[in-house]
Amino acid sequence: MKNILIIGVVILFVAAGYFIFKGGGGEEPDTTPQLGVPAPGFESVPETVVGPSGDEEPLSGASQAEEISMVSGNLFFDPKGLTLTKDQPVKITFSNNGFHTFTIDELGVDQSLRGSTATVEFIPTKTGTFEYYCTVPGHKEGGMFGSLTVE
Ligand SMILES: [Cu+2]
Repeated sequence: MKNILIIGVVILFVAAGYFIFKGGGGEEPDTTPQLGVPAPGFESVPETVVGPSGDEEPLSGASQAEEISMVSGNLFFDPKGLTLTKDQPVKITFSNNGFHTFTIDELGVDQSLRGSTATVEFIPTKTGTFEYYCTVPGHKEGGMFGSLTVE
């Protein structure tokens, strides 16, 4: 009779231990898939980013404006040389310091540059080599000019 009680108690402890162990063990597999979920989520984010950027490349390769970054400061343009394609619209974004102009006499371009950012858009309608410069008195003489080649 005592043996049966002892065996019963042992079975109870083993069973209790089994369920506790299984319960504890069951949470870990649940956690692992949850940790695994963000990883595919992160993977899908770059995929989404790659999509739009992949769409932009064909657009810029079409009749969209060619985008160029330049710096206009005291007293310089950077770069000092540009090469553009005839009849291809161009959009130049200037990181600007001070008050200047971006002027190309032969192409009818004469835009003032104010603030920290300024944009100039035009279409180079002639081939040749042209000078771009700043019309503020003393600036061109101080070095604020460059050479544009249209091919
Ligand atoms: Cu200037």
